[in-house]
Amino acid sequence: MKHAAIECLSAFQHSLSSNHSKHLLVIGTGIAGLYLVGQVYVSYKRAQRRKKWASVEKNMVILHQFERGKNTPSISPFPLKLETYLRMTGIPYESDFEEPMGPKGKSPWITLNGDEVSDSQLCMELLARKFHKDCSAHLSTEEQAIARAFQIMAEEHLYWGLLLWRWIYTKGRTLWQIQPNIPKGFSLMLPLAIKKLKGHAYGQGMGRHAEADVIEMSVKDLRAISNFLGTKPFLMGDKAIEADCAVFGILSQLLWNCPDSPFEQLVNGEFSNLKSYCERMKETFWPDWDRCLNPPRI
Ligand SMILES: N[C@@H](CCC(=O)N[C@@H](CS)C(=O)NCC(=O)O)C(=O)O
Repeated sequence: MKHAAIECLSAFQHSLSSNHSKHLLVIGTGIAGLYLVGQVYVSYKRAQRRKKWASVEKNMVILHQFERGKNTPSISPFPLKLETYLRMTGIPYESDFEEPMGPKGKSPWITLNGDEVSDSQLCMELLARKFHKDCSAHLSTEEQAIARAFQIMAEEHLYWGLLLWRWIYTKGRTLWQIQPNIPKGFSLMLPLAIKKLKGHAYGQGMGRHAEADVIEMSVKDLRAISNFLGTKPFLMGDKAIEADCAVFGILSQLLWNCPDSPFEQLVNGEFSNLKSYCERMKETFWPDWDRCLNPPRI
């Protein structure tokens, strides 16, 4: 055994001394060097961005999100939710589109006075405390509980119907209809993105069901929201609250960013009060909606 190991080692030493191995070593060192230089550059750019964000006035929120969409200011529900909230509360903010993914590997996130906070909901709750904003204060605890239940249904259940439709059932094909400036090489990366998101949906559970079942579950969510909304202007009555930002974030995607989907058909038909609701949220909090599209519509 010992003898065999010594033989193996000497064979390895011999192979290292061969020309072929030397070439491999040079190539390997070159790649490692390039990688290192790349990493230094990325860290430098990262530090530069943070320096820029630190130079904004005190209490100015930097909202990190994906680039503007063709039909909606964001093709992602959670950034749209958070931006709608900032508008609803009048908290001053600026958007950053250079670093959309936050420390938790998701979008959106914010920088506030040098602190980095991830997750749309955690951001909203922090901002509500800091800026003394409570858009639901007029509601009873029972009403607040109902609003929360609808929000969670939209974000934690219906959202997966949207994700599966956009990324798995239609294989990301609609992205070119809703997002401008998609890099040329993106189609090569698409299968990887799809695989990752498929894994997420499988982990959550919705991704284990047949497509028809997922669509049916999503339709039931839509019906519940539509029935509850009825003829009210907003989810809980005449005044829009935090949960409206979340519900709008999802519904706006189904209405404007799911071309030729069953969702688009339903919100334009059987659940048309959801379309009116989206239009109302847009008119109330996004008077500059068209200018926030890419390309701008006016
Ligand atoms: N609970 C999070 C969800 C954020 C989220 O899922 N963002 C999506 C875009 S809408 C994302 O970053 N996805 C990338 C990924 O999961 O890798 C929040 O409210 O911010």
